Amino acid sequence: MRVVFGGSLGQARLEVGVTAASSEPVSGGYLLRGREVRAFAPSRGAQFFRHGWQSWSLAAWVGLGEPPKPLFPKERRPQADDPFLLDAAEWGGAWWGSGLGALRLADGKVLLLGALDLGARVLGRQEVLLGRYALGEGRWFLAYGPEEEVFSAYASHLPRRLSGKPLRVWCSWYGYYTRISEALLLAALEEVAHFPFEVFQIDDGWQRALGDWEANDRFPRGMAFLAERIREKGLRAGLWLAPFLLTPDSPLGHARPEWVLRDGEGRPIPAGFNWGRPLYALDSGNEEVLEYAAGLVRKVREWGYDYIKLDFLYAASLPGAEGEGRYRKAMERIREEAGGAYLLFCGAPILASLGLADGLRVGPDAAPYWDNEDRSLWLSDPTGPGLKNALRTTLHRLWLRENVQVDPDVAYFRSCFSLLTPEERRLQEAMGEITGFKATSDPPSWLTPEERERLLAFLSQDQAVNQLGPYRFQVGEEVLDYASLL
Ligand code: 9PG
Repeated sequence: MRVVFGGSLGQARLEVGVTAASSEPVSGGYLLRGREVRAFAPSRGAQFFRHGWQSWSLAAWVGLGEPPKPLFPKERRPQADDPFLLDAAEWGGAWWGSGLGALRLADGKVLLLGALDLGARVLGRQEVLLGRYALGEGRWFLAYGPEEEVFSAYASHLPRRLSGKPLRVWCSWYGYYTRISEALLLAALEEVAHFPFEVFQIDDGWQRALGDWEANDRFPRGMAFLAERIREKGLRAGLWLAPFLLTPDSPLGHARPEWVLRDGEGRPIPAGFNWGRPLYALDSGNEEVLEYAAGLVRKVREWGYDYIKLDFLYAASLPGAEGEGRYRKAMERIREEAGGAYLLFCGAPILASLGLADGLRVGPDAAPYWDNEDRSLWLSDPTGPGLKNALRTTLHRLWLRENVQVDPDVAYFRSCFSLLTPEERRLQEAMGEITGFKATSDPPSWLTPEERERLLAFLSQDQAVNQLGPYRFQVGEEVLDYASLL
């Protein structure tokens, strides 16, 4: 069958051949149904919009002339993508994305095919977009037009949860890494409290082990004590959790071997590699695991935390898009348990998190350097920590602002412990203005007087933001052009 775009009021008319079980017009495009659908472009596209599966995966326009490159060896697979996509890339040689895909056609306009249900992947070739649901029938949205319009039309058909203005967050991770302690955080809190932050968020490093979510010996008075000190300063207390993740040495995996997600032969399914160790996932289809995860959220709320950063969430969806229904059920349970607490989802399957997360990390980690070329050049991996990767993927997910608070990760104000130039810092700071999500990990005592002024201005004034093009923004008096980094 064929669907027709435009043709009225002098608009360009475009006919697109479609194979699907059915198609009907909806606002901004067409609704298609089917397990597998195809949209045939009338001209060859040179670029494909590749949408990564989870927060850290690459979202960007890629050249269809350059095939995707395999990343790491299998046993060191990064967790940054849908494992199926990585394998498919190796043998198929074609670009795939998660949930949606788009072609930029010869006229510069965009043909977008996006899933409206969970568990979908979209393959791009020069003249066709092919969408396929991993497990069964589903709905699709097809649109053609200027880039910003088609993405916005797609977003309008996806779940939303927008809960007021984003919070201003101090997060321990990009200053202290895992080397946090009660004494160190109390000292940081004293400094942070002089600035207009709303949340003091304790990141990775407080727990005994993955799966053992009690304070370790560096927190002698426990986590409820710290939450109380944070609240006394008029701040909301935030805490990091990775509820579905284990390492091989996690006591929980030994106590509850049946909770570990395993393949047909009983081997734990690889869930990535971090902290120098392989990662395992908890089986989110197991009712006891869900009770454990909900219990964790209940416990930290009782300790006094009402901003919870839930990390490595893709683990609840493994082995990939197939697990998104299971993931969604698990996160609905957690959402219910969390009540009014703010939930920041990180390392999370993007589309399957909409409507449940208050905030969603939409890119890799913003490390205090521009790019790790060892990783990006030699290993062809665009997902490692660094501002370049973080900004690239965040820029390609800004259209999700209509559905969820998008977290571009922290901005840097410090010149110590950093390789960032002032211009690079400015690009990330402005991304905080563009998204409204303002966070940093800089302890104020690391800052020069000028840097402290800049942090104060960032937190206390919201600059007017005007989008001038897909990658050009006016932020306050300044025009920022992100195109050069793409
Ligand atoms: C704590 C950190 C911080 C950070 C999160 C997450 O191996 N990886 O691909 C990988 C990516 C991100 C990452 C860790 C590992 O960082 O994004 O903000 O909370 O965990 O450990």
